[in-house]
Amino acid sequence: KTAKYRKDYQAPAFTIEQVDLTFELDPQQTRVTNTMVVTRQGTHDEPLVLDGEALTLISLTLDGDPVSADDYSVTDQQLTLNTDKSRFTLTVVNDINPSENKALEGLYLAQNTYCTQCEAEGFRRITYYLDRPDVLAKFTTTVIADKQQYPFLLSNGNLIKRDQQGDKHIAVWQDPFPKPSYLFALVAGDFDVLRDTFTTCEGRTVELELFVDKGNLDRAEHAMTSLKNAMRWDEQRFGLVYDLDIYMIVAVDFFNMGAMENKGLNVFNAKYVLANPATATDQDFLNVESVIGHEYFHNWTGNRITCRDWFQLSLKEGLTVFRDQEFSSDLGSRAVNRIQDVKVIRSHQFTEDAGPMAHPIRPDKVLEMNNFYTVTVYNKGAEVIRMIHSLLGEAGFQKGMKLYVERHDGQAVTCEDFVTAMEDANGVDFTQFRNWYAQAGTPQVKADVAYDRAKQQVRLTLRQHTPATPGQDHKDPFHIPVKVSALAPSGAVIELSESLLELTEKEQTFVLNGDFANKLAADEQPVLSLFDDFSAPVKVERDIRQQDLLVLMAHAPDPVSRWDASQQLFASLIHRAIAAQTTVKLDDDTVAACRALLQSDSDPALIALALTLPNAATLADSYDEIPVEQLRHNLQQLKRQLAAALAEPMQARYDELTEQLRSHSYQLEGRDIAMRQLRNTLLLYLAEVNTEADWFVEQYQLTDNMTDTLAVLQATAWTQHPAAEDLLQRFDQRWQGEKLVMDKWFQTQALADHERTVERVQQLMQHSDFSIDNPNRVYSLLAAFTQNLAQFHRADGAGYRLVGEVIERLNNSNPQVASRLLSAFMSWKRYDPARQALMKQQLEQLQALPKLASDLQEKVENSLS
Ligand code: BAL
Ligand code: ZN
Repeated sequence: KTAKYRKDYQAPAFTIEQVDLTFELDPQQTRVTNTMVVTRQGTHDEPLVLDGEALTLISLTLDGDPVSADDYSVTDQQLTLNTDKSRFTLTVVNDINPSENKALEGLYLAQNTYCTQCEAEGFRRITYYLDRPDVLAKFTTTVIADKQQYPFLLSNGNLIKRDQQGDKHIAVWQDPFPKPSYLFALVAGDFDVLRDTFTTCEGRTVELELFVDKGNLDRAEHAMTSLKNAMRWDEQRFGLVYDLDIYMIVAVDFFNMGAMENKGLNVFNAKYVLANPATATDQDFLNVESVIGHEYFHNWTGNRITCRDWFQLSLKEGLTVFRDQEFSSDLGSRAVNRIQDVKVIRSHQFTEDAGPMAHPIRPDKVLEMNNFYTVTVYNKGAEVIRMIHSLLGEAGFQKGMKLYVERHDGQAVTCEDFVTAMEDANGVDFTQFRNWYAQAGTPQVKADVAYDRAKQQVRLTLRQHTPATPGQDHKDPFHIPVKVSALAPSGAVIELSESLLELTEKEQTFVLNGDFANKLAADEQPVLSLFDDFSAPVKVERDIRQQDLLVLMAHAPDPVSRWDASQQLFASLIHRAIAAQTTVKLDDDTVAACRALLQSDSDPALIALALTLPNAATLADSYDEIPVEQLRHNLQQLKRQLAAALAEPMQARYDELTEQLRSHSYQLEGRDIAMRQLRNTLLLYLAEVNTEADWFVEQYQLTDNMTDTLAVLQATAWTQHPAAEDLLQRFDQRWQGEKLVMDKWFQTQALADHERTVERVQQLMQHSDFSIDNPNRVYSLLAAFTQNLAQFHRADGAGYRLVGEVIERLNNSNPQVASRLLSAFMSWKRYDPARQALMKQQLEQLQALPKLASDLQEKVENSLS
């Protein structure tokens, strides 16, 4: 494969108006008959070039006549047809082998279910087609299969016909909305179905159908409720109403991604559908809600308005992530959601920006599109949309959305079109703001605050700098929204003349007026809170006194900034210890602040988040050469010291929460979720200082839900607690065979910082519930392991070898999953020379493979260049 460049985009030479597909499903030899109405675009005499991979061509007919061998040619990537016709009907018949398809792209058969995944370029593995998002066609799909084995035959749109032919049955689906091939879906299998209806605000009734593996209906209710909530929310907040008469969701076990927004027929990884209190944690339930919402919201932002080309992926993904974040925040805790989103950016997106695959949210160069479903395109993309929202306000943003939908419904468009709609609707100029789409990397903003008592003013000087990224040495300044607030050391809020600053220059000084005189004693300085609500995806450098951080942690008006202050406090303790080559030492002021927080009546979830130390990935981001041992040692020490210093109040609060929660049975409800979150965070600390095995076994036995069960398991497994092995065994015995539940068990062990974790992971790959063919298993065991800083980066290289071998195996069967694992090696240059050599060796070994998949090729080449 060779790279493609965004600048080379050309409109399609032909388009397809209508496509009729017939599938005669067979495990080894599925026959696809594809009849397309093709129209030449403009005047040219180019041949028609269709994409197609791993297909066996059977026949080719043009306007009813067989095409002579002289008029077409086929390679392993394309079918080229010479014709001078301007509008014609082309019928392609080809065979595919769904049971051999382990890559899970195109049409595959797994666990007795036929299923498709076409985004980004999987449709070409089904039939020859113009497999690009700017070719929009109306699809009719006929599915033929054995009636007994596959009682449900599903595709996009409305069911228009059902029939029977001997042992087989036939279903014909018609999708009235023109769509690109990546939104095509087909499912055939046997399921239990949860049915419901939704009445739109326009009074139309929509049939809702949720297909799950037999016996799983008791885990489907939450997904259905989430779907109805999402449909209502999109009407109320965005004025967007569903358009078909039916909405189907199918949950499957074998799926590379989280879920897929195919028109009218979403296909979901079962882990984002199935949930009940016994098998799923609170976080699982919230994830189901958010992914169900995400895929539903794509119906407008993605399907009705789609991408012109794949470089524009963030057009739909950044916007739809923003929409799902807002959905979760409107339904649940806005602050908790925001903090979790910030953590993702800091621990994953900043790492991507610092690595060899750094790319803008709208990439310029792509070799394998599957490699660009990244935290940059998705989550930083959502941050960029959020900044537009901050700059325009909710009303202005909605005005922009309305214009965007009016202008572009039914079209395949660009990020540029989105920004232009926002500008035109609001009469603003986002010329400079567009740098967020064009430039990769994390801006660093240095802040200096000076208080002028005489003038009753704060002078805030901000300087921005963005480090070079591969292929982009020079960076222009970004347009950065900076939300600010101020408080007195007492905690009293000081109203400022401005709360949203716009940093557009390289260096800029803002003068802030405020009610300083009435709030500050003569010898006091105001404390400024910067980037409230994480108003921009930047790193902030600021000399701030510890006592000011303590003020912010206790009193900042913005909950995200309160949390952030605690994270800065902990991080600075660790960074200082590493710089001084000593062991971290928890000071009395920090202990007092944590105690006060622990005993406060703040939202328990926010207390839990503030008392959780920054993770290793976030801390590692501050180093050019990541000090693996020191980070691990100091993180562990800080956790132990905090646990020791606060053992009593932690135990007291734990007991109090336990009593409150046990007064009633499990409820998936905000206050209870928050209380469980704090209780289980405290358990992680208590396991550091309380070595009584019996007490932990008792906690485990008393749980009546997976949130609490898993919390005890993790608290013990991650502290090498005397109760750990016993509880791991109990869990295994109880849940063996329940694959999604066992994923938690695999993950817990993969993340344990234990000197034998590598060997344990190796051994777990032999467990009856593990299968290298199932992406969820690989993610929960191997991908989780790569997040285990000390053990993946074990000095002898055993962690690297283990994952390297798995990548090599997956290169042949499922390159997409292999490529995700490979990301852990891409930052090799940021480790010490010994580790660098070991990581590089794995990359070179992969590079030398005879048939390296393009997914891996791109990452390996970028890493080694
Ligand atoms: N479009 C791929 C899955 C998702 O982002 O919804
Ligand atoms: Zn999406």
